[in-house]
Amino acid sequence: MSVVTTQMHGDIAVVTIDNPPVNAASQAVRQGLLAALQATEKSQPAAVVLICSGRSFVAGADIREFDKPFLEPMLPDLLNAIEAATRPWIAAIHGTALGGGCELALACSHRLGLSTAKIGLPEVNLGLIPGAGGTVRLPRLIDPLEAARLAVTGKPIGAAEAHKLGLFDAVTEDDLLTAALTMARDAASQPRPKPLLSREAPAVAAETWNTAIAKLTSKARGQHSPHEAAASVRDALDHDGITALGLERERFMRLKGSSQSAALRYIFFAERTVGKTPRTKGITPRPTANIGVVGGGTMGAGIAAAALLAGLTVHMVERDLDAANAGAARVEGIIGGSLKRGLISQTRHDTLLQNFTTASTYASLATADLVIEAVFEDMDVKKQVFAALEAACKPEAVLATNTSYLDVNEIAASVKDPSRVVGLHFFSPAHIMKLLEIVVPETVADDVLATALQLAKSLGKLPVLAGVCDGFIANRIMSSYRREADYLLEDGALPHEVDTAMRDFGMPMGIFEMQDLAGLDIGWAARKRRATARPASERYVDIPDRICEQGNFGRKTGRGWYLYGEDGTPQRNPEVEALILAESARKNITRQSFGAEAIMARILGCMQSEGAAILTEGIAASREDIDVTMVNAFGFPRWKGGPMFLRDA
Ligand code: 3H9
Repeated sequence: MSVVTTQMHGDIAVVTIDNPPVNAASQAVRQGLLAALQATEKSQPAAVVLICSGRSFVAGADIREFDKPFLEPMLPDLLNAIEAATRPWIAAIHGTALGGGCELALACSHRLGLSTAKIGLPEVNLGLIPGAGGTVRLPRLIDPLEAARLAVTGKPIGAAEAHKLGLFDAVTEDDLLTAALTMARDAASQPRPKPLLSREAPAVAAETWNTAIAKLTSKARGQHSPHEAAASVRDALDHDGITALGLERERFMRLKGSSQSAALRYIFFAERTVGKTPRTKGITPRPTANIGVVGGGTMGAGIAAAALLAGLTVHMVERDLDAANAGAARVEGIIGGSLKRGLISQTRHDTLLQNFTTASTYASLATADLVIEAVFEDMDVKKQVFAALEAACKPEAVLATNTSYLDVNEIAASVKDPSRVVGLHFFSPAHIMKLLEIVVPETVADDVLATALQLAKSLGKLPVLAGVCDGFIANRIMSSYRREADYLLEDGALPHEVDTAMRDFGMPMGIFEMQDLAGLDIGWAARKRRATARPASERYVDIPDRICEQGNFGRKTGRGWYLYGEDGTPQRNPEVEALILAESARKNITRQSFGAEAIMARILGCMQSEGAAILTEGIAASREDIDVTMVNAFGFPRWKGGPMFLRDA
């Protein structure tokens, strides 16, 4: 059956796109639309309604076609033809009208949105700009600065806002087709609105424009597409529609061939591939409505809040009443924060807190479907918690550990039924960070794995499956490049040089700033724990230990790798720099000077060789698992795809 069909509803032609899952404007869709346009131009219905089946209006061009030469009919030509149609075309929008879908709606003479619909130009997230008139038609329809906001940030807007801006002519809560047919009949009896392409673009003063664009692009860092999107909207204001369309197309085609777009498209699909395993195909997960969390510290509270915000019931257990109250206060603080920021209503806030209990005994976990422990990182402590859970929980309850380094196989082996144990490694703050490492012990049951994946889905997390090893994927790679950064210090670099090189590369923070922020004491404790197991032959850098021995733990003590003044701005720390020089001298290392490129070559090389080892050992199943982890755990620049993508590129 064709992906585009036309049916008459009285004197209105209804053109329906049916191309699951998201009605992407593939070649078949473009061909079908062109045929429908030609047919309706011939049959001359009173008007045409363009609507989509399934979950969404057209969510964009088909990204899978971008690696091959484009096939006729081209989207821009098709949209020009739709805009030039003699009959009114009404875009009836539900779900998401994104990218090429938004552009298709702009080529129609009228736009009607379901109240839950979203519309936007997210092409920048793929390293692109709109390539079928989005940056040309939109600023001719709505305030050009608002058009620039949509194109530069890539963030879609809801139906109410789209209506307020004039992007939707109307919004309906009723049956979309019925409302669209009514709109089509009205449109048929009214004069046609002037096609957007032939409208004059409004003038925007250079100063107003520059200020607004500087703000919109301030978060783009090394990514080119937001700047290009802004330049394309500016072109559209400075030229007539047809000329601007040509300029937009040129820019789009150039960006489509860029390394940033290739990387962003790779990571788009990688994020949708990870967390899938043949092991769970056809397996029914166990229930996850009723969650237990052991530990009410920062991590436990974040996990509890994430589960509450996802609509789950949460029972938190702490070692005594004071700790339970403190944990509850942390959770309430997070949920209260969501209320303050307008993310949830007062009623929702109150309901969420009604779904939350705290206790100082494990008895409250008797009904829990799945329990996540987030207690101190110590094997003996973890084993005690698991023994208590085994005694308190129902036998089919899944028992999960949030450990970030410890051996999950050993934790699993400590209970009678190790098949119920899995690792759920959240990243802090757990209610915000999307990544969830699902650590797969040797003994885990398939349906327990399926349950972990189901929980990730209900929490809105991005799950990556990792095998058991010290640090799994994320922390193992991070430990390895942190060690390399320490070597760089002894070999000749200074902390601010390493951090600047990392930031210039596109990381949100350098490794030393990051450690100061997290607290140097955490790593120090871990190093002390592992001291006896460390091979004598291993190169060991004592500098971080020396800093900690002086009670300097980073930001929280005002001194660490850097010094922090009243305003919290990091300043170079002369004592640390002197210590670094002294350590190089003590080890007879001749210090050399490193440029940013040489620093990054060592850090990136280290990420890549650790990543390769992780793949060889089967800790990660694919390079996508590693790249998605690095992008989402540590802010590896998305527009570079990830360390393994860069290696292969
Ligand atoms: C563009 O339009 C350029 C034009 O300006 C100019 C052209 C000349 N193509 O995310 P989900 C697949 S650029 C192909 O899990 P959700 C996706 O891979 C495009 N496939 O669902 C997945 O496949 P699978 C501008 C696509 O409900 C499945 O659909 N548009 C596309 O969480 C479900 O996706 C965008 O950038 C696509 N365009 O979210 C929008 N989109 O099941 C990109 C999705 O095999 N898409 N798939 O794993 C999205 O943001 C989200 O997918 C969306 C749905 C919000 C639509």
